[in-house]
Amino acid sequence: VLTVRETLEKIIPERQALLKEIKTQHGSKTLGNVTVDQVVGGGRGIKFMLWDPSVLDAEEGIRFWGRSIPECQRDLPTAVGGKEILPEAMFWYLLTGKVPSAEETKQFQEELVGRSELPAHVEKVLDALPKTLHPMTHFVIGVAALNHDSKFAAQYKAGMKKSEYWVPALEDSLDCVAKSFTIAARIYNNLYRNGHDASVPAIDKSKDLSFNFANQIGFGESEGFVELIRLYNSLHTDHEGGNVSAHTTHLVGSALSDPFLSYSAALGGLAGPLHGLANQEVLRFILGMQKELGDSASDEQVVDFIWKTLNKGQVIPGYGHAVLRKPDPRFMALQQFGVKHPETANDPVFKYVDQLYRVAPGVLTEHGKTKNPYPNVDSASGSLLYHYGLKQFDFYTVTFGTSRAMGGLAQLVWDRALGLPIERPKSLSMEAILKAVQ
Ligand code: NMX
Ligand code: MLT
Repeated sequence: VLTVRETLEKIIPERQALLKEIKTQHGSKTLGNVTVDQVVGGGRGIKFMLWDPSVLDAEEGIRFWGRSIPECQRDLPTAVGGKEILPEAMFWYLLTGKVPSAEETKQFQEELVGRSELPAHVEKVLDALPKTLHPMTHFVIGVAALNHDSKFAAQYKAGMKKSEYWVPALEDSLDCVAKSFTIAARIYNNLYRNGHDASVPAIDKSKDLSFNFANQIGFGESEGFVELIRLYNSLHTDHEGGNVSAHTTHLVGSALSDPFLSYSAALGGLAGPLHGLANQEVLRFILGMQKELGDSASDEQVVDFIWKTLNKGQVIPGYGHAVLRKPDPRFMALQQFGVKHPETANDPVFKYVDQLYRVAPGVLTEHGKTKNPYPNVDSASGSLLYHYGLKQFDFYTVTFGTSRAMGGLAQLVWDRALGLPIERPKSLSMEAILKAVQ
């Protein structure tokens, strides 16, 4: 069985040749014009970046190396005895574009879990942070501190050749993904339990990253929770390159900052309420509604509650998207998970997710502002975590962060393998825009 590095060694020359052909045959062709609205409107729709592991279609949603979510659920290996995609299998797939065999998945899982212990200085840094600091800030700091042992930074300093960059970039990326799960567990224990004391089990090297994360935070015996964490971590990995966290990984990495610094910067973006923090905001919204309306409000009451929120000038978290114009297939996959498990299907908070899905698109359409009145991934994820007992919703974006590392860093390895340059697009002042259009 080949390792992921050996597999990439075989694939990289083919992809390098393809990029060379694209540049020589098509380099001067145009992919569209840029309007002033796009420049002042967050770059929406500008085709700007090379990103291989996934492509997002506004109507259909995400495809990973050409496969839709149901196709990934059909084709990618699960944990032994599990039914959900194993994140390790998804990570291999994102890195290589090839579906791993059961043996490759087992070997890769062992390799990742083998890398998941934290250096002592990172444990000390995390344990010293105030409990009042948001868990995402803990995460940013923990991942940045891993840079201490970066192989990429050390080998760059020692004078490595450009053609070798991808090898230590891969090494650091595997470390970053594996250690992110352990950092996430430590943050949870530090903020909501008694810290990383003797009751926290050691990492079980025979099990997967999701099990170990769940086990270290006290949920290892809940098969439903462990499976949810596997699905959650597989679904949130990648959403093409333009979203804030993926783009940040790519941008910071383009300066040849190592994978830890690149992904730590990305986590800062994921912590914004319009991006990954929306999953905690959804729970806050639903619990507010439950407090005011009880467990089984009528559709009319829910509609009124949504209008009250909109009339205060606030967004409905979990709804809308910069690219999607249909319900997010990641939302659908999580919703199906909730429906097929009897314990979650009857949970009042999960039922509100379902009810909002029925009524919120109509209200948002009537409100007339958002271009996409449908739910995004954040709409359902928190209610499922909440059901299984992970009630501290300011932690939810941390679980998004363990997952997004796999997509952002898969492309970062390719950025170095393909020798992509520093990112440096052009900006314009208002005067320069006026001059350009007159
Ligand atoms: N509720 C109320 N208003 C909304 C919503 C919403 N859910 N979504 C968009 N709008 C408003 C938006 O604020 C803007 O108003 P204004 O013109 O006053 O600035 C207007 O509709 C047009 O926005 P769009 O072009 O539809 O959306 P845009 O591409 O700018 O932003 C989001 C996309 C996702 C940031 C936006 O839909 C939003 O704020 N949603 C709520 C937060 C959320 O769920 N974020 C999670 C995204 C997924 N993720 O995990 O990252
Ligand atoms: C994501 O997963 O990154 C979000 O859906 C936001 C986006 O794609 O812009």
